[in-house]
Amino acid sequence: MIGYGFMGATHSQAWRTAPRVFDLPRGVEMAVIVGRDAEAVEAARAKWGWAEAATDWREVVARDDIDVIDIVTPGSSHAEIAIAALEAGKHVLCEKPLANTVAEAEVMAAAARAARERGVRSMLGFTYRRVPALTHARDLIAAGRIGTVQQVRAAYRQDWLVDPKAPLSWRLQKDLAGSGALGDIGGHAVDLVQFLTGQRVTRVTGVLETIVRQRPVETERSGIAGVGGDELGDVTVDDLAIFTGRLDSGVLASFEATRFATGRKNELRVEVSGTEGAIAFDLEDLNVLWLYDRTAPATEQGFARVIVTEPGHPYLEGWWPAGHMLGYEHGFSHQVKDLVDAIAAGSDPEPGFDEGLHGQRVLDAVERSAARDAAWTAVDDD
Ligand code: 4PW
Repeated sequence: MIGYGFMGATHSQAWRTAPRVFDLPRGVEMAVIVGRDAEAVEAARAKWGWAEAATDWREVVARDDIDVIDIVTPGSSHAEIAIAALEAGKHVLCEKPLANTVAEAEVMAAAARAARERGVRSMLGFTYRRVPALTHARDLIAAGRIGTVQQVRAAYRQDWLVDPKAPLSWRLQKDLAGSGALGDIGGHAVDLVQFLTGQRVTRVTGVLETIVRQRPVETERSGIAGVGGDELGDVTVDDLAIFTGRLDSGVLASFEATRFATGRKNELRVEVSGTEGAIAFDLEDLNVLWLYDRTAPATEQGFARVIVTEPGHPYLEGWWPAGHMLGYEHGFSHQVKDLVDAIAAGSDPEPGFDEGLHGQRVLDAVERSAARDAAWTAVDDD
């Protein structure tokens, strides 16, 4: 694993847990964790149970005893690490968004295609696809349970930047993060809409806003927000992104991504409305899927609260007896399960880097639209 921040913690827990919960076709050995600060990475190693700590990712990528490279660094280093790992014949799991620019994402996707010819797999970490309620929602929509999709609404809303003293962490710096709320959490909303509907966003119109333009320079990394000092620095990304997208079928989807939704801690709401019904979901209540059946008698209409903890629901087979809840971290274990299953089966895990490239192009189109007063802008897929 390259990196050891917030995502390093979630992925470490998943690598440790997945083989103990699911019958994986291959064993998992947590070999090496890599970071530039020797003391800090050693502390992460000891805490999360990796066998070794190292400071040079290039040396680790070259090692014969490593099969998988898991990239949990900020987006600015994804391309270099992923390409080196794929060329060295290592399967790659890369955190989202795929890269910071379309140009980087194109090179990464090309490297993944070439590696695939040699049986090397690559996967992008859009973990919310693997929240059981959302996987179940995708299955219900694909089975025609809500009829033909006619409208989609997706909003990812947090509030950790409402405090103007919240520091200038890497997520607020364009050279490290690529974009702000747009890529960090709007990217999840785009991915989920595409995952749930099985359609791609083809055109967008969008507005971006930076609400607090200067913040205390970060003196210590901690959680998402970090700790700041007295010196101020410029915020170089968006705080808020509001955009619309046209899907393949012509259906319109609305998107909102913000870290300024006061009181909303990690609200990812998605609603897909169809001719025969609808589904609705909120990450703040992630064991629940709301399902509306328009064909029910008029006297029984209304969204039903489906509790996604039962036998037969996706991924539930490995966990607790029926009725017992899962949380934020479980999606990461499901991601490890699906990656290891795909590696053993010689199939492509999803989403792959080509899907990541498309996602990057959607983000880029939103930025280009915002620069032209929210003009409709095509997503430049080849
Ligand atoms: O990917 C997103 C992050 O960068 C997350 O899923 C939530 O928002 C948690 O951290 C940030």
